[in-house]
Amino acid sequence: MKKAIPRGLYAITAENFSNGRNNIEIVKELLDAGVKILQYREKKKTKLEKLKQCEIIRQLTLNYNCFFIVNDDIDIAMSIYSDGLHLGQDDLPLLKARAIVGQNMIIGVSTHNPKQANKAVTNGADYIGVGPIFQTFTKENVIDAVSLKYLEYCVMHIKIPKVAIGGIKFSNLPEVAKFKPDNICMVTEIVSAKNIIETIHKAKKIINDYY
Ligand code: TZP
Ligand code: MG
Repeated sequence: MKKAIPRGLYAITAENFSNGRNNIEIVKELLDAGVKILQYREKKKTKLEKLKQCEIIRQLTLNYNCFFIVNDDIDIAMSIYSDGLHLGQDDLPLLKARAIVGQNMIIGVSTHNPKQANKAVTNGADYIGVGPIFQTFTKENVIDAVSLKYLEYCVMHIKIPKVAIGGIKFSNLPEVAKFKPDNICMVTEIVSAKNIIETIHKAKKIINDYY
């Protein structure tokens, strides 16, 4: 059985932006702060390094009842029994991934325009990423910002859960939250924070005010 995807703040790892702390240290703080959905995203490590971190994070997320999604690596996702897999537009196509992982794993797909969003729905995605809403420097080779207009389109027309992402900071969080996407992701704003627990509490409070 597929688990329901928790709503609210969606956390993503980014060790290069974590001010010298490693992903495990960051994840422990995220979990202590009550994060209920977490994606492991790491572009600069070997497969083995990623697998080792994911094994530890899988155990931690089970202990804290946190939903765990692996970015890109279907083999790592399967071998650690993550709850989900996240795919970009240039990754393994959704239908191919579904044939490999079976029906119980959640699959999320990054989308940047209505055509991609509708295709993800047709092909059975469990949620879509909607972004980058604003300009971001966290992701390499990222496309231009899609703006709040695309988020508005998705909220109105796309019936599966939507994760707003890209350039979201405390300064623009209310503008995003007012569209009530199922989830909101701030990457650097959270992992680079000195006090992650306080930062998460502050973000959750703002998001919850709009839900
Ligand atoms: N996908 C679209 S934008 C992005 C990803 C992984 C990075 C968002 O990072 P930030 O720091 O919240 O702008
Ligand atoms: Mg990818």
